[in-house]
Amino acid sequence: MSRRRVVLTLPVAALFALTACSTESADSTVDVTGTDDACVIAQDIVDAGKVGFEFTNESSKVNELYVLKANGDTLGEVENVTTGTSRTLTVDLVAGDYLVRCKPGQTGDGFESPFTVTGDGGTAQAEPDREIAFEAVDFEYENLDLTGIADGDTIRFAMDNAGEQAHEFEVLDPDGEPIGEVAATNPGESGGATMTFTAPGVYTYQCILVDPATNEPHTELGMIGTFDVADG
Ligand SMILES: [Cu+2]
Repeated sequence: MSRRRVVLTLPVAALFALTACSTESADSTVDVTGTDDACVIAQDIVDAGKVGFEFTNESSKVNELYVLKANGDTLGEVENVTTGTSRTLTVDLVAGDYLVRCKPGQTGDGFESPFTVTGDGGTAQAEPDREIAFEAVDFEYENLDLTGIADGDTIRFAMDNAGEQAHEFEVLDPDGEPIGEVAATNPGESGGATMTFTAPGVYTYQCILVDPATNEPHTELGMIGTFDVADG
């Protein structure tokens, strides 16, 4: 409904580009609907490969969708999906157990539904060469050692939230494009994400969640920094 209205306002060229992009990049699609109290996936068995999650926000708040491994590691997300609109999140999945999570209001635990991927398709995420474990507190990352990362490395980041607010760990490449993130993790909980570095240069890590007391993003309160990725 409102999706159609939004699409019709786009120039024709943009419309074609969007259509081509969303149909060519996914091997299959599955609908996910976010409401004020649920995250509903239309099928609980999905074929392995590049899966386009067509997310429609039917909740009364701005929503976001995450695709997670069953262990909670983040594989992909879309944010800032306004009420009545749809966005597609494409994630390459091999056989295994996964979750979709919607977060109406973009805060708190959100709502989950499990699903299973079957078949031989998909490209398995590279096995991590090593793990970097650290803690998030209000408002910094502690024991975070980002030295010695080289182009071509695959690293699993494991974050324990020892603070009193939710925190995330997003990594941006030298062009400022996100390459992955440990999704927002509640106090006392742990999160993870595996990222592969495919170019040398200066990368940024950050938490852009907002502190309710000051209305400042955590980046402004200290949760941002850079690190070097060496030639591989
Ligand atoms: Cu934070």
